[in-house]
Amino acid sequence: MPQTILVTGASAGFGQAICQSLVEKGYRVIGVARRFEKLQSLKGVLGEQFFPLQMDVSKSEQVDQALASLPVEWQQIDALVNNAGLALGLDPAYQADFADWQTMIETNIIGLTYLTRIVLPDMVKRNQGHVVNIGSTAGTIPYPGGNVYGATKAYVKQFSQNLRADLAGTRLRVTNIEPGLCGGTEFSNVRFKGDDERAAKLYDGAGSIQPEDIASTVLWALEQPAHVNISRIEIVPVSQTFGPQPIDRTLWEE
Ligand code: NDP
Ligand code: 8X3
Repeated sequence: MPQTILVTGASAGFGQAICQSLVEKGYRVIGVARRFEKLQSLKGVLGEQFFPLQMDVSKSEQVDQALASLPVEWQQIDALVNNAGLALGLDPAYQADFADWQTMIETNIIGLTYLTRIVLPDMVKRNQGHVVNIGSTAGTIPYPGGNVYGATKAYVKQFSQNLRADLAGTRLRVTNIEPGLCGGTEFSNVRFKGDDERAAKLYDGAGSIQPEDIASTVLWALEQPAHVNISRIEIVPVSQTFGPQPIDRTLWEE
């Protein structure tokens, strides 16, 4: 029987591309998101190997109810791809909207953590399973306005590593994939709250990576031999490199 993989954030961007490449490879995929109509359209494309499951990952009751509603033949989850997430705003910490911070924490941290906690016991019982988290370079590299978003991704990175520590002695695997600038998704449209022109500008001339690059990376990590754990992968466009740390030489001028 083909393996069943639950992918969160399946209605757009990375999640949609991940579902597509997994189904093409013969996996059965449970696609999770809040916008059910988007999941249904995806089912129209992907067919019977795709099961659309509506939930808001930040609401534990919805997660419980949705998982409990799965038909019995879809209940064994062999891999979990924690991809649902978002950034809201790019304002400095002293101006940012606290409600945006809460939403990011509830989705990127609480949602990911709750789903992981729910699926792990059965994986441990079967001594088989893989949790793939979608982190970000923002979890390692600070930038102005990245305040809480970057902090949520730093959590994802450390949680992934701590999971490995707890799963010692089992055959379970944990991977954190950490992309940089990736175009072709709704990420920046969401971050800039519908200012699509500002969102589009971010990718101008950047040769940014694409959702398919993330999908092929997820697939590669999943398809490594059972004894191999890919712990962390950072994936960025060639155009995205490092610069010197800024030093403000005017700060102490008389
Ligand atoms: P998109 O905005 O295109 O997709 C986000 C997905 O998450 C959507 O399917 C959305 O579905 C879902 N989602 C958001 N909130 C919830 C929620 N509360 N419950 C369930 N589903 C939710 O973004 P990307 O594909 O670009 O991003 C995917 C992941 O990759 C995120 O975790 C993001 O932080 C990360 N990332 C993105 C990068 C980029 O440059 N694009 C780079 C590095 C990391 P719906 O609205 O229907 O619920
Ligand atoms: C998304 C990449 O640099 O916009 O995680 O934070 S970035």
